[in-house]
Amino acid sequence: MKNLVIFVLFNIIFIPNAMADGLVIKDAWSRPTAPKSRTGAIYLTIQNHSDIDDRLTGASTNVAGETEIHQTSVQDGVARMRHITEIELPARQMVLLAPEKMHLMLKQLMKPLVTGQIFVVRLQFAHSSDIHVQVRVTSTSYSDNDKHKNTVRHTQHD
Ligand SMILES: [Cu+2]
Repeated sequence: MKNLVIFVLFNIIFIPNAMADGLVIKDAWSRPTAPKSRTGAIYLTIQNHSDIDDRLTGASTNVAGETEIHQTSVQDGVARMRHITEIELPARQMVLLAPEKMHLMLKQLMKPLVTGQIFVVRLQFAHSSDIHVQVRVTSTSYSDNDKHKNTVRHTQHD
């Protein structure tokens, strides 16, 4: 029985990604921003297919003056976000940057982000070389689209 469990786990972990190596970034998206807003957020999924732990240490785009890594936490029912210096990317694991978890905070936006727009974010890591990823501006996340769920409601800032 123990051998069977190990066999099943081995397949779940290794078979779907057997061909992949290194870091893979998926489903990068941003919400459209209000006309006067100077801030936005990028969400994405990072899969570390290698046997080496890595860390996301920074990001930059040409749509915003500054891009920071932020962690959201809920304290006494109020969501707060704080600037963190890096995100751990353990070997053979997936890390999700998603609403109410972590995000890449765009500060000093040059122009509002509009639905359908695509821009590039450059991600920097402790070990891997930089990765350039296309970010799609959409009012629903990829997973929301997949599951046909309703859009997550978020508070208006203005
Ligand atoms: Cu933030």
